[in-house]
Amino acid sequence: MNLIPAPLSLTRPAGAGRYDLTADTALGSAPGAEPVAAWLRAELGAATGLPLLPGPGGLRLTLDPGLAAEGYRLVVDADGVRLDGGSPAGLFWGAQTLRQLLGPQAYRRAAIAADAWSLPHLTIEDAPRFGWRGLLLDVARHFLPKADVLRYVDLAAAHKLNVLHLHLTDDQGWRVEIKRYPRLAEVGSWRERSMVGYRDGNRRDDRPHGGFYTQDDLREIVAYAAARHITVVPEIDIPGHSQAAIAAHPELGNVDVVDTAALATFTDWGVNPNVLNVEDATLRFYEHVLEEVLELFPSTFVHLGGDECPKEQWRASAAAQARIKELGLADEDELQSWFLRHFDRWLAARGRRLIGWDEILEGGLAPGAAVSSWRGYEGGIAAARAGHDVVMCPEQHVYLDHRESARPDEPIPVGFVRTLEDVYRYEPVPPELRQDAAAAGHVIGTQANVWTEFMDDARSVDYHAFPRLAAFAEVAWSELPREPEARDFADFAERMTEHYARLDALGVEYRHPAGPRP
Ligand code: TNX
Repeated sequence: MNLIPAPLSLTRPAGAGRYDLTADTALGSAPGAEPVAAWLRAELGAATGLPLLPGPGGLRLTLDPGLAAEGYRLVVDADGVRLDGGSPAGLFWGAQTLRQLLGPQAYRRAAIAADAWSLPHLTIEDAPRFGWRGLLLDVARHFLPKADVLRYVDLAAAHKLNVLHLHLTDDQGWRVEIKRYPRLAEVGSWRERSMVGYRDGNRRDDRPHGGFYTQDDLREIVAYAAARHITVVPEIDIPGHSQAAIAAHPELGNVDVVDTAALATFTDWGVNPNVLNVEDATLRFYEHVLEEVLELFPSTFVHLGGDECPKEQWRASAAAQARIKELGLADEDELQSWFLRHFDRWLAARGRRLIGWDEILEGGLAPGAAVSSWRGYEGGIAAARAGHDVVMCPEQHVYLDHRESARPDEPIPVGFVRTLEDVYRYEPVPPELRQDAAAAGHVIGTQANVWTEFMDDARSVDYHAFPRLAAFAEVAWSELPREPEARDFADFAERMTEHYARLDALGVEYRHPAGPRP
């Protein structure tokens, strides 16, 4: 069956037969199940050429509130196909399973006339391990056009991932149109050149790079994702990683320390000293930005970054030091904490929740905040023990910009070597938390992060994200042994042979398992 991610249970009696789909097969849906039926009809219709018209018999989609919210039950026998979902989301994940069962060609955009379509008789009961199964796309370092983002929504959905974290702002680019401050996108979305060298020093491409999403684009992305049961979580990174915003609005920077009017959108990678100032006007400015962001993104969580904020400028700035004194704070870490707490309260007052990188623990975590634990597990462990929700995304395991082998011909050999097998053996809940059920319960999920410093188009994102995202998806969805060494990688690798054919049919330019140049 070669399902990825593996379902909770699958039973197929010995000698079980198959159910054929023909031009006469109907696809019916009970109330509440119509949108998933329509999605399935459209996707399978394109790939198979079968009309799968509404009607009784054949395939039947219904909701069964007795199932887990994102769970589903799929029964295929001589009478046809019954797919029940605990919710429309559960039904949708079940529909993704059904599609995998039809074979790799079910992912094509156009039918191959000669193919016959059938499903094996079986029963599958399934539900996800984690409620947050995320993929971060860094569209700030390199802009990804809307069509590529929509394609990634479909690829995430095919792997039963349900959160798309869009890293929309950084030193090197501001990618979201803000009507009140048009310069953010006009100025902040462009940079003069990019660093492209990794092996060969600081080589630059010497060509401008840019692009941003209009508010209509973002509404379209959010709606497209929602129809696929994926929540888009926006990230507006503050108070560090903000040079693009400062280039557009110099008054946001530490004007008593640097000539911010001379700053342009950053053209290097790495951590940048040009951070936001802590004036009231800057708080108001970002409230205005976030008002528009909340309009566009209905997600409960809003990511405000908080990572890698160097404190030199605050140490040197009389204005920042006056703020520290006025508030009775101990140091610059507490100043950053104060800054983020302001937005924690601001979001909470609007029914939203702040999530930030684990640096937001330094100087005290805002009461309702959740943490994306990226510098290993430690931040996530501390936050979970303190009762905060955590999304585990430790860089040594699930940073998909990092290289997949130590081979000298590996393109863009960033970071740690993380093979497909390493990702498969990644466990989001570390042993320290497993003994503490309450704390472990605060690990609401896990996320794979694709940082794009060295990926200037969707083809290179494909190369880095796949096939490792398939292993990650199984870690996030399936009930695997918690001990990394107890996981059956050979079985996963075996199932991957069919999955590569699915990715081929989807047009994904994954890294070939034999290496970059097989
Ligand atoms: C660290 S993860 C970063 C990113 C980089 C990434 C490169 C995080 C919060 N900060 O800004 O893109 O490493 O691997």
